[in-house]
Amino acid sequence: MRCLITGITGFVGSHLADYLLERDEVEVFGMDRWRSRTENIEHLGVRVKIIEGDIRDATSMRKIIEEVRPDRIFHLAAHSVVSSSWDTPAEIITTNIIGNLNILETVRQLGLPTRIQVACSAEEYGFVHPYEVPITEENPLRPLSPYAVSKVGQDLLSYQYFMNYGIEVVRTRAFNHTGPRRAESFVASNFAKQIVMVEKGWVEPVLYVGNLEARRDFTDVRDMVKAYWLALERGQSGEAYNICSGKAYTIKEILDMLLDMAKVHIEIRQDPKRMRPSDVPILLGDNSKFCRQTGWKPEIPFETTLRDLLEYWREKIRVKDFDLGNGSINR
Ligand code: A2R
Repeated sequence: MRCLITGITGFVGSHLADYLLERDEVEVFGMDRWRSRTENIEHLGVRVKIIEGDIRDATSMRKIIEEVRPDRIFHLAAHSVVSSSWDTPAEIITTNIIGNLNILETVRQLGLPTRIQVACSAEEYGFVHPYEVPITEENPLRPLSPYAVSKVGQDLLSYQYFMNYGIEVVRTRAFNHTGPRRAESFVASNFAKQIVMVEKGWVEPVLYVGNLEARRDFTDVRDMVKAYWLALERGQSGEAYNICSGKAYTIKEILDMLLDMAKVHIEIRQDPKRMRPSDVPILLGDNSKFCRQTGWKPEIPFETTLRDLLEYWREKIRVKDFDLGNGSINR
C-alpha cells in the first residue's frame, strides 16, 4: 500500500512515518519543501521516499500525486501555530485552505480511489459553553483564531468534496497532542525546553508563562498517529471524528507536573507577551464516536509523554550545539 504524508518533516508527520514503517505492507512517501528542516526525519534515511513540492501550488501537488498514485494520503502539511496566526492571517488561510483544495481537486481530477485523512483541529470548536463539555462532533463550530477558521475551511471543504464527488475523506479533529519533537512554540514543549535550559545552567532559574488557566485535553503524539492510521482503516468517509483522551488538564497542572520532574528549583513569572488575543478557556473532547468506530484508545500515560518530552530536550540541546551557535536560547 502506497501512503503519502504531506508535512512529513513536521512533528506529527515524522511520528506517523515511524509508525507506518513498522507495517510491512506500507510504502511511505513524504513531501517536503526546498526550505524544510529535515532534523525530524533524518533517522528514517532511505526507508521513505521524499518528493519536493508545496501544497499551495496546484501544479506541484498534481505532479506529486500523479507520480506516487497513493492509496492513502495523510494530509498534515499546514501552517500549524495558533499564536502566530493573528500575525499572518492571510498566509495561514491560503496555506491551509487552498493547500487542502489542491489535494482534493487533484484526486478528483485524476479519478483516483485514494483515501485521504485531513488533519483538522479541536480549535474549530473555539468558543464552547460550559454546558457543551465534553465536546462532541455535533457541537457548533465557533472558531476564535485565523488558524481555527482555516481548519474549519479544511474540514468543510473536505465534507463538500465527499458529498459532491464522493472523494474518500476522513476528517480527524485532533485535540492537543504533544511528545518528543514538538516545536517550542507549543506550551508543554516550551516549558520543557525552558526547564532544560535552566538545568544546564544557561539561563537564570526563571520560567516565563502565559495564561495558566486554560484547560486542554492532551494525547501523546504516538497515540495520535495510530488514530490517524485507524481513521483510514476503519473510519467512514465524509465523517468527522474527535481524537482526544477525554481528560483535561489546566496549563498550570502541566507546568507543575514538569516542574516535579525537573532537576532544579525554578521561579515562575507571567509574561504578557505570551497572552493571546483570545484564548479558548476549555477544550475537552468526547472521543466515543471514534473509539466505537475504530477500537482506538489512548494508551500512553500523560506523565510518560511529559517525561519523554523533557528527555527529548535534554538530548537535543547539548553544550556542543550551543557553543557552535546551532542551539537556540530563545524562550
Ligand atoms: O514548513 P516546513 O517546510 O518545514 O514543512 C511543514 C509543512 N508545511 C508545508 N508543506 C508543503 N507546503 C507548504 N506550503 C507547507 N507549509 C507547511 O507542514 C511541516 O512539515 C508541516 C507542519 O509541521 P508542524 O508545524 O510540526 O505541525 P504538526 O504539529 O506536525 O501538525 C500536523 C497537522 C497540521 O495540519 C496541524 O494544523 C494539525 O496537525 O494540528
